[in-house]
Amino acid sequence: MSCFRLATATALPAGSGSRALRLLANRPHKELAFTRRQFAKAVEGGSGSRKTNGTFKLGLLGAVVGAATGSVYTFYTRWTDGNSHKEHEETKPARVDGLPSGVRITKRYVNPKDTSGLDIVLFQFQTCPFCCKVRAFLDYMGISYSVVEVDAVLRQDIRWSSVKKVPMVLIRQQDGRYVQMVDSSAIVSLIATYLQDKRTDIGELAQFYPHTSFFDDDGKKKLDILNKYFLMYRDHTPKGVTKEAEELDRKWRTWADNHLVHLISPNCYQTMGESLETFEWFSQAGEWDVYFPKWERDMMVYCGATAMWAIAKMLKRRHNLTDDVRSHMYDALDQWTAELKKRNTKFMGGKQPSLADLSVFGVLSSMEGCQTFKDSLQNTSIGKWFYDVKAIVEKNRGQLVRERVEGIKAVA
Ligand SMILES: N[C@@H](CCC(=O)N[C@@H](CS)C(=O)NCC(=O)O)C(=O)O
Repeated sequence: MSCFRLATATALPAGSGSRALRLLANRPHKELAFTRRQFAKAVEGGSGSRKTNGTFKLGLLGAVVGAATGSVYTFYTRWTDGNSHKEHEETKPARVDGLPSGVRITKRYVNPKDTSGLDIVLFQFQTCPFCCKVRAFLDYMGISYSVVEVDAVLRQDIRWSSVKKVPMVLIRQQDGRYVQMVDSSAIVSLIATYLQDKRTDIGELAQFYPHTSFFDDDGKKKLDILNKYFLMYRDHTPKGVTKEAEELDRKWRTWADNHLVHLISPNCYQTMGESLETFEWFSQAGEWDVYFPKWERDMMVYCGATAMWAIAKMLKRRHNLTDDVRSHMYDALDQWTAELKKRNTKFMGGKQPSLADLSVFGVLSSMEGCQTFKDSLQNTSIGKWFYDVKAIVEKNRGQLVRERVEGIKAVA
């Protein structure tokens, strides 16, 4: 197997992988130190004041009983629960023999000029921001691909998968099997890496983007692809790629995922009326009336709009947004356009869109038919850049071929 290195062989960016890894490495020591300090403080406090009174004894007894119970519990769970407490566990992308039976390809984008040699099936919700991001990238690159439009409520088309999120892609390997890749940013990085250097089979390349488990700041176990914003280079950095350009690209791709995207739901589902309007637009953009029976379309619109209206309130709190959610969106868009202005370039990538441009564009295009987007066009200067990117993406995109194939087998 070839050996790959991260593009720009420096530390992972603060706030993403490296921070997670550092936390991982430090946590046990920190926790131990913390409990030791607490215990020492209790003992010192007691002897220092020389007040070996009842309260102190009771506290000490409590600490000892608590520590003993904790140790027994930890020992018990480790003993009964095998590996589940392992940190830094890696799960590599799965492979499947063919397109799972019952999966319905709903449309294809076919570009006769596509030289990538890739055979990609994208499982998506048409207006999911992460899916829009992947499509913006594939379209810009002029890559042909098939689409499986997944019912957002019932999700029958991804029932076969252990990961229940979209976007998800199946990409055909040299041996005819398919590698399953999830996470929009990792999908983009994987394919961008492959397009730079096609010597390695895409299935093998995908193994360099494993999910890694770690504990976040709140001690919650998380899984993420820690190098998802990194392109992997085999033996040399391609000509014209600078470290600064790569860092800039990663910074704004991360911003699109960690900031911009979180402003969409609180805005687009702000009231029940706006939520219904948004879902009607999803139905139109995703052609739900074409791909699903009427009862299923209506269920997706009404259940979806109600659920998202309720969830949006929770998301607003989680991301510390004020009631004036629009202003947060405008601020973010102003931040993006101010950076473009500062750099005095048409796109963040210079004369051509970079992965960051495509990510931000993709995320924003998910709400193109929503009131939030219309308001944003009126209240910020995002429009010029947005429609410039859109023009190139649409120009490069393959031709739309509609079809509905029931449970097709993988074809050579
Ligand atoms: N980090 C993931 C996020 C994907 C994601 O959250 N997708 C949503 C749709 S917009 C989903 O599938 N949610 C279903 C679920 O969480 O069960 C990515 O970038 O692809």
